[in-house]
Amino acid sequence: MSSVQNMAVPARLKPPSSALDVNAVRGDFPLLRQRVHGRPLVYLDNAATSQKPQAVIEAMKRFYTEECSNVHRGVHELSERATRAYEAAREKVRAFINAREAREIIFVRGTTEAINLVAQSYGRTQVKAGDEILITAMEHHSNIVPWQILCQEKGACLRVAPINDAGELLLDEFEKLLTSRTRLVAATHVSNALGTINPVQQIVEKAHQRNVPVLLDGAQAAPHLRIDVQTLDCDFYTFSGHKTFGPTGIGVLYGKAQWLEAMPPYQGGGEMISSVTFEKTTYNVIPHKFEAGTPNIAGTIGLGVALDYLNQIGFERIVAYEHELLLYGTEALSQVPGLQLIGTAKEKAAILSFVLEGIHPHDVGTILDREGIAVRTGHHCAQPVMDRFGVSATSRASLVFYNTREEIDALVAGLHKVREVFGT
Ligand code: 7TS
Repeated sequence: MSSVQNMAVPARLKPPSSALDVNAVRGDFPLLRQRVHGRPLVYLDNAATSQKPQAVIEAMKRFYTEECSNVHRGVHELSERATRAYEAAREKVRAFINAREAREIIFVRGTTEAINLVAQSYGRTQVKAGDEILITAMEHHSNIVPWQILCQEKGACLRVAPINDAGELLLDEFEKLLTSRTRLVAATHVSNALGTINPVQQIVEKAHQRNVPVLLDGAQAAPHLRIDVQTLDCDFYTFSGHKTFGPTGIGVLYGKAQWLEAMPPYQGGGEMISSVTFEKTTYNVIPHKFEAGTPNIAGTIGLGVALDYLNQIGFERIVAYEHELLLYGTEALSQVPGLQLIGTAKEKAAILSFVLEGIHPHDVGTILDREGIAVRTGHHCAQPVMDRFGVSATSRASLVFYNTREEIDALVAGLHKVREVFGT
């Protein structure tokens, strides 16, 4: 295995199809330069949160140094500048997912808040006793629990479409679970625990054939795939800024205007009203109806710059590069004795979840950490997925376009060390 002391990728290892210059890209991420426990950091926990390019860090610094002011309120210069920057970020998000209109973009804290917003707001008016919400067996807790809360409140029922041993959705079973009682389908675009890329186009088509709207959880898709909500024709789409090379505390809910207009507010407060008296309040137009209180202005601006950065690299290059990395990583990990990959779907994002025979994932993670390698261990907020595969936890290496084959080699070397320590 090659050393990661020199992080440059040797020519012979360069993925043949990729025009992505990984050394140049890595140079854009200051955090990646550090050493951890005396070793060069190998950051393979991108599904939890990704690192931020310098441009994002600079944009947020600039906001606080030169533009800090509240939005949509003052007539003064700074407030107008902040408002322009905030609304410009909304337009960048619109373009990023190809939404029809900027007013279909709601800024929230992240995917979790976006799903809770739909569960509470859409659910309050559209879901009643005896109705059903259909999800899949590979959802993150954020796309399970808000629906359970809603179902408990309303006397509705949560239905779960099963997956096979590779971690792929059983589309026929999914279709059978679509009934006249189904009020919404909520499915992940990409599974955080398995890496599976769901056939979301077909999910939407099948649901729409029965007039059932669809929410897609794009938390793990937006950093890796080009998203086009008009082509997908989904009713709602969610993603988190911090997994998309932007700041924490900012995320996106896309909703078709016709839904958002019909839905009641999620939270009450400033900005979301048109007029207030003690007798009656009328609500602001979308998107403002769903953005109560002072928003995360700096975060929004940072997110806009992160999306600019992704566009600049280009998803064609990102997809090609990450695919090569996934193939290389899958092959390399398969050579480690006693290692079982959890999640072997044909359509996969660059997520490698695995168990090592006889060794608890937390021990794997702790020993890898001493080597400077960051992976996530645990249930990944997807306990039903762990149950489905009969494990309590996995170790997970989640890769993005700034990772290299050498880092995968370092992971494999680390895993051999883990096996040595445990004598397996
Ligand atoms: N949905 C999916 C598919 C996710 O992977 C996550 C976070 C969420 C929703 C929630 O996103 P948040 O930004 O609101 O927290 N997933 C993970 C993970 O895999 N490791 O840490 C967080």
